[in-house]
Amino acid sequence: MFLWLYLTPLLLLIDPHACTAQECAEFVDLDLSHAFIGTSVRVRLLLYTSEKGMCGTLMSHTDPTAHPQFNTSRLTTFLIHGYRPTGSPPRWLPTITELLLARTDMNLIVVDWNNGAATLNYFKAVENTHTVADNLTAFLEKLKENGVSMSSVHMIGISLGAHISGFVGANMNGSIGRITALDPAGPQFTGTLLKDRLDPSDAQFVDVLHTDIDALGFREPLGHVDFYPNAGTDQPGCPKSILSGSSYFKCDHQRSVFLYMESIKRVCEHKAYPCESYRGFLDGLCTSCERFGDAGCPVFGYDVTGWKDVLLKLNQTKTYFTTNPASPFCMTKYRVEVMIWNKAARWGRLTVKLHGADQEAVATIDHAAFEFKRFTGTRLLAQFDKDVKSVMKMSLKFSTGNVLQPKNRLRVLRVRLTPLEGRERPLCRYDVVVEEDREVTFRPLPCQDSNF
Ligand SMILES: [Ca+2]
Ligand SMILES: [Ca+2]
Repeated sequence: MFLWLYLTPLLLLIDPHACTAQECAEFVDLDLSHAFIGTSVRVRLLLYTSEKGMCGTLMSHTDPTAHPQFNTSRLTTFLIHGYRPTGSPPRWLPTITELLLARTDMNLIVVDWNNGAATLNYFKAVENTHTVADNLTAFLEKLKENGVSMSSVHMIGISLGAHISGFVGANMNGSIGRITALDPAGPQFTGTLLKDRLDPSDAQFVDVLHTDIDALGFREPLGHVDFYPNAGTDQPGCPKSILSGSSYFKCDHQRSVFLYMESIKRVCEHKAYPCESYRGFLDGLCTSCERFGDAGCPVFGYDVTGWKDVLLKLNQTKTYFTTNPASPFCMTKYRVEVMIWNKAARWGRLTVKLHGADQEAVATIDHAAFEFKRFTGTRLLAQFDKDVKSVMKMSLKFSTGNVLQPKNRLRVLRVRLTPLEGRERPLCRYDVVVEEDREVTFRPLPCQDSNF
């Protein structure tokens, strides 16, 4: 959202002049009346390159060489949108176009099938995906004839666009370099055969992001690597009530595009952890990245190609990470180990704060109550909303949620914070008493190498 707000004035400045001078082609703008009547498929290919910037060129489907700015030796990226029930152009389209162009010298082809996607009848839009895929397959054959290597083709498909990419990929016998699927559509695709949906054999490398598996997205893994931020179900910051209007339906689904745009812009890094379940990830059971060697766990997004070789060897990898409710979405992870010397075990939730010179980061580990036992290290995963570079103070709060019982206290023998991703040294504090529901703040020390 912030990108869009930020870029809008810029685009308004550039576009009117460019359009009159160069006749820029634009994404078809339809409205609800079109969606109500229904639209028949028409595929338009809008070419964007560094030469013409944000001014799109309507491409010939049969002669890509008709456009001198189309360079066959460059990477060719296709951006394929999904269902458009209101017929409006996707609001994120100018931003992602600009970000991709700024990122790599490429031929960027925005596949505009708004005529075909704009209909109130979702089943009709699903049917149309096959027509779009056949059209794009014919176009790729033309590109091939003109010397474009299929390895240099990257398709980014959103929702239904992900399955369109899969169909095209299968038609090209899996020779396309990469398919990125952003919350691939679930309805009408769940439970279908591999040929009827995206699967890892559709391209040399298939990376998938799931953000709404309980509604519009696809629940099961579909690629070589599948990312499930926040379990892939509901995204933080998205409305929980239908009273919020249409964003209630699309916010989780659309978050996939916003997360991906942040990765193109390299705002920050989401390390993603392979795990059996999201609960296991939150419990801190999956912080090991050894299987990926020195590179560590894969970073979600545009740059995950750096892990391509190892991910292909691992076959299919399902990974998790957690995000903030708004940009920057990345969280900073620490392993927290708490050892107590109370005689009896204690159960409760922990909130950890890190204070820097002018910043405070909070990690609330409240998805479950944890058991703290005498002389036993209880390991937790603390995910902070910000990355505090130099920690000056640290706070702990312990709560049991039990209002009727007398207050508990944790007699902490040692608390140790180990950053999972940075290279900073672990931080410790020895011998501190944490009263229930009362935040205690102290200065952490570099950890001593000892048995406790
Ligand atoms: Ca397939
Ligand atoms: Ca959801």
